[in-house]
Amino acid sequence: MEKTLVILKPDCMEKRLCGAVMDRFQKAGFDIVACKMMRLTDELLRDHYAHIADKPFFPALAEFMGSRPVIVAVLQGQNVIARVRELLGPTDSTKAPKGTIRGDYGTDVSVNICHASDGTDSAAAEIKRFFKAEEVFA
Ligand code: IDP
Ligand code: MG
Repeated sequence: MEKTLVILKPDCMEKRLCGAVMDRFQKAGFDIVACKMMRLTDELLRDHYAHIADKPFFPALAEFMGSRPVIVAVLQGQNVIARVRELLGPTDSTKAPKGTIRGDYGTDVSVNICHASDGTDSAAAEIKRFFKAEEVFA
């Protein structure tokens, strides 16, 4: 069964939308197999966002992502990686259609409610980055 990593970002926490966002994942048929709350350190964020660490917006993104504790979870189900990305909508919340999580709740291209892994390799690497094997109840 496929697994993906999601992060309920600081704007999701601040707006008290964790239940609403998780509800969409669960109503789509996906199971929560790992979950915890943590504050993302600069070191963790440099790793997690290595693919964009050289972009001019990275310092502001890292400050936002570390601004308050977040909820990190692993979801499991058929085709969960692609399906969760579809449920989120595109990165830029202002371009995300209504009915998607980012379209309904996100603010802009940076403040966009939720992270989700974008492929099989990144999902495996991200799950390992945030959870010990015994913390994943798959
Ligand atoms: P994704 O979250 O849709 O996979 P990525 O390109 O992997 O998008 O970027 C990771 C995160 O970096 C985004 O979710 C968003 O918070 C932030 N980000 C991406 N592009 C921009 C940008 O052009 N300006 C500001 N922040 C951005
Ligand atoms: Mg990404």
